[in-house]
Amino acid sequence: MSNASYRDAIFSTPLDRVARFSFDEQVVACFPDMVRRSIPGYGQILGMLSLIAQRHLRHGGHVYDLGCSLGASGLALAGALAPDAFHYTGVDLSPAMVSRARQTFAQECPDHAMSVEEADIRTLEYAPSGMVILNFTLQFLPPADRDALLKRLFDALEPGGVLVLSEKTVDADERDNAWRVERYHDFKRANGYSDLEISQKRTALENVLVPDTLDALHERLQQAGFPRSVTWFQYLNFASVIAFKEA
Ligand code: GEK
Repeated sequence: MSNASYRDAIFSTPLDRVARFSFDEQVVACFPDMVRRSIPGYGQILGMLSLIAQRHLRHGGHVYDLGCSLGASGLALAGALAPDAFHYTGVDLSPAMVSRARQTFAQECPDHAMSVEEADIRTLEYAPSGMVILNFTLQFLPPADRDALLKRLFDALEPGGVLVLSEKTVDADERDNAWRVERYHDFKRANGYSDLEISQKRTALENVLVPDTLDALHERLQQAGFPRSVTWFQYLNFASVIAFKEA
């Protein structure tokens, strides 16, 4: 398929039974437009990943990008770091995402060491790594599978390594949560989504994307072995946390 990016109109017409959301060809074709218009702060988070890598990754170190989709995090790193500064492994379960990501890296940064594996991040055998990126991916795993993955990632990280975890979150306080969700829907409306699209997407994501509270994310990281984690970004109900495996 071509590398063209289309406007996300997946939920723009009434669907009799809204299907569960899945990362298929239809989603891949409009994915860059979808994430830009639906994830507050997505661009800022990508920009910061390369600054974090420059600070925390040793020269020539390895980066995992789990649930890499089209490889946006990898492209951000390649745009800011020299080819010998790092090597990158993107992993995604969706064959459509993996083939587009491979194509993009070959075209956009042929001199960088970028590879993409089609695999389930829950069962992959991890090699030692200096930086792991989970950018809006953990939220798609069943909650019962999340702790085991984080523990395996802690074990795979080298001393001094970092895990960057970005997630959609839920607020424990019902009123605060309602306010954040309402303003998030305003954000989506301002980005051109109709009320019908917003409500149908919400239905499709039910039981597919199960958000944690920010406190629960820090708790999970601690349970996995990380002695320290810091929320470095928050925009409405979206947040990013960095966890340190101190040397
Ligand atoms: C970005 N990080 O652009 N194993 C591997 N991949 C999975 C699994 C799994 N078990 N479950 C879901 N995925 C990206 C955005 S998108 C977020 C990440 C979103 C993959 C799934 O195929 C999809 O590509 C990705 O996780 C989540 O920075 O669409 O909101």
